[in-house]
Amino acid sequence: MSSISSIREQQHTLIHQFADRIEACWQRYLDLSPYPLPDDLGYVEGRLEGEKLIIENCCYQTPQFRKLHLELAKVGNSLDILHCVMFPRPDYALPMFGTDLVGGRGQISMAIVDLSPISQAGRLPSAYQAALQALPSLDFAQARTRPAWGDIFSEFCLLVRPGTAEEEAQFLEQAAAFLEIHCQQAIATTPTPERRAEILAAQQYYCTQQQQNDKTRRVLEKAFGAAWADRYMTTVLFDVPSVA
Ligand code: BLA
Repeated sequence: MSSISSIREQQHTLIHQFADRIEACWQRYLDLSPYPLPDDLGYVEGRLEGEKLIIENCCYQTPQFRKLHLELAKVGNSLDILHCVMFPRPDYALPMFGTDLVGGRGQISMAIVDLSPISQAGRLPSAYQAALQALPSLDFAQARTRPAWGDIFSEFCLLVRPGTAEEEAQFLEQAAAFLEIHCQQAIATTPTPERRAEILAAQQYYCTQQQQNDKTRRVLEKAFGAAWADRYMTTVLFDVPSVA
């Protein structure tokens, strides 16, 4: 089940380390099986302003999760990206774990991690709240403001520009803690099929908001064109689960 990544070794250390931590945590807590991606979308190469854009996807499913998606991308030597979303099956009233790191030339410009609530009231389950509140509170010199579509994120969302190696390490530990809490909670959660419609609607809203991230869309459009970018954002990055 270990994935062989050819670009991880070339990426910013924080991205490389975080990708390793994500996979280790998944393997420790979850019962992973393969998740098939459309044939042409597992490994993708394009060109962006004369530089090569490489995307590598790694996907699993588990009893609790419809799709675990870890994506690493690289644009020449100027842009490194890690993107990860865990999509719960609609029978599980679990929050959305999402993280995105964007960096270039040695500096991570944006790092976000969140456990985003799926309840209409926008509250995380109390066990999550208690676990997250128990984590150390961090003070980054450069917080970043949420984009307009970011109303999906929780009060625990960490959205920063880590400025030093120490801040990078703090982000990594906090993000790994979010992920570990999530895996522990998920495997202890019993399904609630009666909440299916509500959960699907909330996941749908999450994806609709994420699809409005023009910064992601622009990178993909420039390398692959608008139609491809739209297909990728709606079928791979933020596909809305089917009602079946
Ligand atoms: C920002 N995402 C960005 C940025 C780029 C990308 C270039 C701007 C970085 C900056 O302003 O410093 C690009 N991200 C990508 C690309 C992919 C990607 C090309 O994942 C995939 C191929 N984004 C997510 C997830 C979250 C997320 C799961 O994919 C959150 C859980 C958030 N990305 C996110 C946010 C911003 C961002 C909040 C800042 C947006 C802004 O400031 O307008």
